[in-house]
Amino acid sequence: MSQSPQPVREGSHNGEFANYHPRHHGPHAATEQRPLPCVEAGTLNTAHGAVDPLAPQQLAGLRQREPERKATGIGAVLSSFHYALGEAGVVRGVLPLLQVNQKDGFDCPGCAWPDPDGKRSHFDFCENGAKAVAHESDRRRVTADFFAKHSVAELSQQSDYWLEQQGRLTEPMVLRTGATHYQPISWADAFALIADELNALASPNEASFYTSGKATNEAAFAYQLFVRQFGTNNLPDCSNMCHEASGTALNHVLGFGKGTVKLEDIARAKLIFNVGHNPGTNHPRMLSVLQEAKRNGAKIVAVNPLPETGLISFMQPQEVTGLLGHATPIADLFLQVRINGDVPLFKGILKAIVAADDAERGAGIDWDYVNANTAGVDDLLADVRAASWDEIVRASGIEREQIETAAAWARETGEIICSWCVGIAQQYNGPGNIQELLNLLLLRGAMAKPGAGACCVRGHSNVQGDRTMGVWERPQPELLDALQGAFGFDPPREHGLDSQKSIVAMHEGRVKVFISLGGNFLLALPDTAYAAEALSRTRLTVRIGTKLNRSDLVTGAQALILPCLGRTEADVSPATSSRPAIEQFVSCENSMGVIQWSRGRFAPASPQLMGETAIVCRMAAAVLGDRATVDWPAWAENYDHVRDGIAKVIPGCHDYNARVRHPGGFYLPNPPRENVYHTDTGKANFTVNPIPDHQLGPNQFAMTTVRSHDQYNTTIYGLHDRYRGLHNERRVVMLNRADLDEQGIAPHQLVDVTSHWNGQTRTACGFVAVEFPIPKRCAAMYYPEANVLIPVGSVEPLSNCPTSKCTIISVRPTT
Ligand SMILES: Nc1nc2c(c(=O)[nH]1)N[C@H]1C(S)=C(S)[C@@H](COP(=O)(O)OP(=O)(O)OC[C@H]3O[C@@H](n4cnc5c(=O)[nH]c(N)nc54)[C@H](O)[C@@H]3O)O[C@H]1N2
Ligand SMILES: Nc1nc2c(c(=O)[nH]1)N[C@H]1C(S)=C(S)[C@@H](COP(=O)(O)OP(=O)(O)OC[C@H]3O[C@@H](n4cnc5c(=O)[nH]c(N)nc54)[C@H](O)[C@@H]3O)O[C@H]1N2
Ligand SMILES: [Mo]
Repeated sequence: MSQSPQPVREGSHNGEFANYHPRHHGPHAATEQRPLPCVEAGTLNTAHGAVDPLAPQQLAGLRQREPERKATGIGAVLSSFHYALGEAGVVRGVLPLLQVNQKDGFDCPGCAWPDPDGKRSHFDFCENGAKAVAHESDRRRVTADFFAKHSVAELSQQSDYWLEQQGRLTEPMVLRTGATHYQPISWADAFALIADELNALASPNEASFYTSGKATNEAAFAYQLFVRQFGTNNLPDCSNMCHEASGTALNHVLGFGKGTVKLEDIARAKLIFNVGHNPGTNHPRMLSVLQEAKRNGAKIVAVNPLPETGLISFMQPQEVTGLLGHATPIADLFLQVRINGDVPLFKGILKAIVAADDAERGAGIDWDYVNANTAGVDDLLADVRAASWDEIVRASGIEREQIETAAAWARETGEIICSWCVGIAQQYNGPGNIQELLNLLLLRGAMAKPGAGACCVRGHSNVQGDRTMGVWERPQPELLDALQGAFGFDPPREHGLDSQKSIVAMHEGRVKVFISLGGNFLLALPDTAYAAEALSRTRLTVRIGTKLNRSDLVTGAQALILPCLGRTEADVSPATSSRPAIEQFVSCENSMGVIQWSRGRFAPASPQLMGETAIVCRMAAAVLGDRATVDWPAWAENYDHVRDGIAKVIPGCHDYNARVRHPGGFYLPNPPRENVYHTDTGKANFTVNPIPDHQLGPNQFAMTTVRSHDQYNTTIYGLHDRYRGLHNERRVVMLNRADLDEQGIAPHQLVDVTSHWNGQTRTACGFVAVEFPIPKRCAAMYYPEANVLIPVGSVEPLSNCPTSKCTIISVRPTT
């Protein structure tokens, strides 16, 4: 770590897919299974015994094969059915699949990719959506007996995979101060405990209320209203660790924090950039529309340090040819950037466009659009003219010729879409990355017209809706005014804590009660050991969830598990003497701003489960008591009341109850689509984004974290990453062959990985080094296993998003 920093400057490694030959030749031998001597996070002594904040460090035994070259097709169909049948049993497995994303069914709990507006096929789901549904339809149950049998300390010795495999949570459980085991508690007593703890705090700001992006609009709206009536804006959410940088960039440039395209735009675009995402694994249904775009003549450029399978070619499982195995090549050009090489790459594309325009006005820039609708073009032009090609090529890792090819394609059309996900958002210049893509769109006038625009691919199935509903620690004054007007209370105006600031506040003793609406806060956050310590210092942690996870084992002095219904399950308010039973439904917003209802049909996993919205409303009633200005018990019984509240407060949601019942739902307003920009200048803003300074010492690598094909965030479905050819092991570090040789590390050798930040080091022991076709001086590891290496303070300054996609590491053989 002490050596002087030097820039990354190894030779280029890119190539079009036609020329792409990975260096793997046949499968490598399997590694052995063994427990590991070193425990990086250390055992944590808590009020409930010594717990292990990380999955136990066991190696399962890696088997490495050729990466698969085609995404989806027959393998995926079989794999999802295999999972559905294995996990849920025939009836519960297959029947729910037939209802996914149907207009009268439930919203897929997988990703936020939209459904087609028109006719839907009964098979409009993907392998990973099917796994998410099957995971929820699990027939196994975690009962009070289970908790009586296993202490918290004992459970913490099990892997994350094992914990979620125990099945659905069935009744509320409490972990009392000093107790070693969770015990059953009634719903009423659980809410009373929360009320006592929250109302005993010196200030409402001593509590923090997390939301994971699966929460529905009704649950999210009720939650933020409750939290603000309680008196704080401490509303951290998973977006803080996910797309926060995208919102920051989009708000600054377009005055609107979301993407601007519809599904039909992608089908008719002429040029699509897929930057920093892995659609084959994380939003597989996007592949169908990319295939359609290709058939309509679009060119596709993939920008990624990894040759992700879905970016190469694709077989449509819903078509006969797909089942038989004819693949559509997806990418026309694969730009294998260095990790965080995206700003220099796009600056190069802009530079080539501007040079063409300088030679012949109009040959590069859409001056009609730029003059009428944008601000700041002169600064952008000066910046890209001054940029040096040498630096662009060195910092991006891409040859000038390839950059010029992409620029030439961009000059041929204004029907351009840039799509991205967290590969470029979770960077220490995340907003800059996204702004550079937006510069390209604006310069080419690729905005406010069909077949063009920004496609910000969201993650969790309702993460965008949660923000629309007001879950944000930095609320706009307009939202607070509307809440005040509609509900007659004084909402707090001071900004609250996001996820990263909440964990620091818990560590420092400033936050004493932590409540999570879904998710797995401990493992989703960076710096797992620090996060575990922080959580264990609180007085009370509460998690509303469907399955057991590690956040239930590393808790405050007291902890509650509140089990909720899944999206596939019927949520019925039983009949009372004054009214019949009410069959409830909820609603969600997808990546493209469509709000739709979602109604589960299946019998709940346990009669004691409650819908998330009802849990939130009952908690609010118990905590707020006489202070409530809302009839919370009535809201809990009938979500129409919640929707009436949404209609009063949230822009674009008037007549919510009526419009959400319309088949196919409705689109929220999207001003940039209408060429309207609510920015400081009233126009779309160009930005100048410096090339990030890559300072790697000798023997250091830029490490990114990725999801495997067999996980949903912290939920591990299995140990296989089929498309990347890595089987039966997640504790791996992927490195280029030349780098392995230089470090004297053999493929499949056991290594310890150390991260370096601000003079601090963190070490994770016992990972398997694998040879992978990744650029030199770059490395990839799986999230969440690698989170122990990511420093809690390593965040992008504007959005405060953790830099999960770029951590400086070194690797040495395990001794
Ligand atoms: N099956 C499944 N679906 C999911 C999820 C899941 O876990 N499983 N998670 C959901 C969630 S919450 C989200 S946010 C999305 C995440 O969707 P993705 O963004 O696709 O998720 P990651 O696996 O983190 O992949 C990041 C991608 O960016 C690339 N990358 C890394 N660093 C860089 C870089 O510096 N530059 C560029 N250009 N690329 C880079 C990686 O190689 C990888 O392909 O998926 C959602 N959908
Ligand atoms: N290093 C690194 N860290 C990352 C990332 C990364 O790429 N790299 N990605 C970040 C991103 S993009 C995100 S979005 C976060 C994800 O962070 P979270 O959203 O907090 O985590 P998840 O793993 O999605 O949460 C899984 C848990 O949700 C619960 N659950 C499932 N379904 C339901 C439901 O219907 N209701 C309720 N109440 N609970 C349910 C289950 O108990 C399950 O264990 O992680 C972030 N952390
Ligand atoms: Mo995410």
